[in-house]
Amino acid sequence: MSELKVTPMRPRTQSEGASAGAGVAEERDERDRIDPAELQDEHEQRHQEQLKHIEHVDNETLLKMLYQMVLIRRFEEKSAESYTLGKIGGFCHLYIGQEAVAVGTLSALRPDDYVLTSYRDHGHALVMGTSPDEVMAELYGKIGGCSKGKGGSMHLFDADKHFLGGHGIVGGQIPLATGVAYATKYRGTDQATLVFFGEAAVNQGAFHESLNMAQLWKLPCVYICENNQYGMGTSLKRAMSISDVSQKAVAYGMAAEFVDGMDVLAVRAATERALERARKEYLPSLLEIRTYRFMGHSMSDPGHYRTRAEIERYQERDPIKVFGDNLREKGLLDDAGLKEIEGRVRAEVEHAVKFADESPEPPPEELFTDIYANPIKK
Ligand SMILES: Cc1ncc(C[n+]2csc(CCOP(=O)(O)OP(=O)(O)O)c2C)c(N)n1
Ligand SMILES: [Mg+2]
Repeated sequence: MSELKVTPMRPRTQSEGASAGAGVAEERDERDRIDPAELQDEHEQRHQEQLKHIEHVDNETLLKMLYQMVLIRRFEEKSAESYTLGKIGGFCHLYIGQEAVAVGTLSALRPDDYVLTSYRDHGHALVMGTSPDEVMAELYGKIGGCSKGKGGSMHLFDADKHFLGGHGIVGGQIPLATGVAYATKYRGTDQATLVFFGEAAVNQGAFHESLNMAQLWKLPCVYICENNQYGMGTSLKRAMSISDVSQKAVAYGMAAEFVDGMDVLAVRAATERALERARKEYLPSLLEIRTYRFMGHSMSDPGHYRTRAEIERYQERDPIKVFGDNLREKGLLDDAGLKEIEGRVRAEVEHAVKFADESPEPPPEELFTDIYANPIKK
């Protein structure tokens, strides 16, 4: 059995480290009391950790990661604007604040690995290489979209890039990914499958059945819980008896890590370790990546369930700003470099909006294509 490795975002007190049973509620309350001095120490500790990680990644990759995070942020700001203008209909869940998770994890992948995620999928699709034009056109419901305008924001899909959705049913992608990992092992490849889901999916049976099966059958699947601490308007602490998601792996003898989701390089390093387990030993892993969404659950969420102070506390650790500042400190980025990145991103996003605006609506015949069972074709 692989070693269970849990790296806390904040150093845990002894009581926080306990697993279950009496006293768990008090432990959660304890965790809520934030001492400004302790917070400052934590910022400094994280700062130093990211500086250390920077040394182990080449400059080109570091700047590409920053570019991708800025692209997701600006793309989504534009999506929010288009949604407000009525150009995007239906549900639209933004990823702003969580960019380090998609960019850090996916930067460690090979192009032949597979990825599945939930409805909060714009960032994953962009990093997997679906063009911003195709993602924006999909949000607009246009034929030029990666799902021909028939999936919308929640159902981005790009099989050529090995991006298998975009899933609207909470947790639905977890057993699917387990099956994909089974298939790659059956074929004898060393491909890995990464599946992303929110912490609210973890209370579902499908999550537990998948983890059990993956460990028992030794499947090369990396289960990534993007713990943004809320399922719609419900705080994790009100919905889960043990709120350390990484500890759920203990029940299945699976390796797990608790990762700081505001540090793109910590995320990348944890993913590399999980991928090595998947490729070399066919072993699954659970990564709990603790993050925070800066926006509402979806575009229609007024967000009354959390305080401004709480949001601001996390915004101080904005993963893009922190990473950019650290790259500057290491002499890898300056004002001109940042301006150049922002300029390229702006041009890509503007092009995407123009492309989506000009792309036609899907014609009615499209209703009968790309469906699993087609009763029309004999
Ligand atoms: C099976 C199922 N139950 C309920 C819903 C309604 N629903 C949509 S999103 C959501 C919350 C999910 O939260 P989480 O898994 O933490 O992901 P996040 O939105 O925070 O990324 C719920 C309950 C659904 N889509 N599917
Ligand atoms: Mg959540």
